[in-house]
Amino acid sequence: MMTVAVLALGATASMAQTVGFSQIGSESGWRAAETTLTKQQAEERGIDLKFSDAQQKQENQIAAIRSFIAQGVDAILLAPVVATGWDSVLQEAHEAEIPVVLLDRSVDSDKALYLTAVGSDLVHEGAVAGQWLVDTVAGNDCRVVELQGTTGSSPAIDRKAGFESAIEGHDNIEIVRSQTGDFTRAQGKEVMESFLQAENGGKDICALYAHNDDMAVGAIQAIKEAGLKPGEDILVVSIDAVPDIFQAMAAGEANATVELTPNMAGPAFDALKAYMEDGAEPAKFIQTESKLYTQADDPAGEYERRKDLGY
Ligand code: GYE
Repeated sequence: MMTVAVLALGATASMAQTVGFSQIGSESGWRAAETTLTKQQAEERGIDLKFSDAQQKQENQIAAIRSFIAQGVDAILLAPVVATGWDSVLQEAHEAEIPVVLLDRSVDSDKALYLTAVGSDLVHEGAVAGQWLVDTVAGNDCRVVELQGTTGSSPAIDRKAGFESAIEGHDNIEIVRSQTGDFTRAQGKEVMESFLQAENGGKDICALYAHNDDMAVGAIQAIKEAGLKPGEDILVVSIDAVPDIFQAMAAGEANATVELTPNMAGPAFDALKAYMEDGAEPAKFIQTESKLYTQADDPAGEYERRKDLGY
């Protein structure tokens, strides 16, 4: 047994052995699954993963990256909480010749400062959600409330822009309220309560667009407590495709979601391996898929299927 283990390690000697991962936190079910899968993927590849949870704070992420650099890690994975403010620390990693791979969110820094970024087309996701609403309301008037993700994060900025582009020119659809729920279930519920209050107890709301499923799940609870039927009185469309939203869809309480894979680390480690072992420069953006699911797509089955996917 010992010999086998040593041989297996020897076979990947030039691959990154120690990788630092600066994770945002655990704001959503999707994020928790990404953490689980990153740890799993590292273990399967014999990588020593140094995990740091920033509890939503960019300053904690910057401190973690500096500590990874000081420890001399072979590579760094970074899920950046917000899009701005990374130039200096990325420059420091660059000077230390430690490749950085961005996971699931983007930064506005010079692309030369990181090796590659693994993630979805966040604008497209918003557009898919918006197009679903355009098709579903089919020309009828629809007043929309929007729960935004974390202020200043690329998914909040891009998912808003994508949705707006899809409803542009459809004068029957109007976003009447839009506020951040910070990607959490608790704030999704709280902000939805204020939307309901401000909109005639919810009777003036036709649809909710939430930048992630967790906020939608919180909002669904608020809608029920207000005596309305989510999924019928108020349409619900969101993004991520976590198990709980499929449960809500199966119960008729949510209408549509756009899938985001929580396995960003698999493609990230593949790119790092090719780069470190063969000098292969990866593309600057490794794009994951964005698939729309509705109540017609066997939500109960999708719920079951997702139990084995790290959630
Ligand atoms: O959709 C949300 C999470 O950064 C794209 O972050 C990701 C988002 C994801 O907390 O649930």
